[in-house]
Amino acid sequence: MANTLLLTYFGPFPGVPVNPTVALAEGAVRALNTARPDLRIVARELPVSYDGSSAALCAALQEVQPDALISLGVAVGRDVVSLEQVAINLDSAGIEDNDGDRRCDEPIVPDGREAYFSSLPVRASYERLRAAGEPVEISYTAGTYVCNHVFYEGQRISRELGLSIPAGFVHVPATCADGEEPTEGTGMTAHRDAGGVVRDEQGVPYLPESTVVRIIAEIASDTLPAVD
Ligand code: PCA
Repeated sequence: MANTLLLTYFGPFPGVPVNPTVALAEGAVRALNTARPDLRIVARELPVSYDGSSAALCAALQEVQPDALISLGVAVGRDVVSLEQVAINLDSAGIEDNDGDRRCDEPIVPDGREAYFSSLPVRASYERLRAAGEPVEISYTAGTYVCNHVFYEGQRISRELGLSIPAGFVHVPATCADGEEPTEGTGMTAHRDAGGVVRDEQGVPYLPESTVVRIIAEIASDTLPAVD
């Protein structure tokens, strides 16, 4: 039976009117369907909501019963794709989630584990992609907003459901369509809590969409290697 990858992404949230992870997930599904026909890819949007994302992720994991979970989120202001290493048990951000929930120093799970490490092959993927000249890094903070929350919950809920699967998070920079210059005034705002990098100069760095799609597909392939 085909191995199944659950790929999650997010829609808009304050400061990000169009979330690039929607198009990136779609592109990664297409790329993987071609490159890895042995895999079944299920892409699901999660709400940018602390409580809502936990519920939606739990429902998706129960329904899909995946063999791996990769979650995508945008970190405006970063200039490379980040393989996140660690999720912490903390919700704390200056911006509200899409349900109007603003949290300050709240544990995701009271008395829960303080942190989880990614169980994706972070180091191996990073080394391989770097050697191929791809714009990637290992990141040691996924912020303290909904992305970190989903990363933490993916680890916790998959264990709770008895799914012993590789699970982790990839933060992407802002993207632009191939061959196009990023247009100014796209309304993208970097939030430090959301893993963003706030820069002094105007504008945020962008990567071409096709580059990021390729990297996501490679990480997925490293996570669920083909068996012959
Ligand atoms: N980025 C936010 C939440 C949704 C998204 O795409 C974050 O980094 O927390």
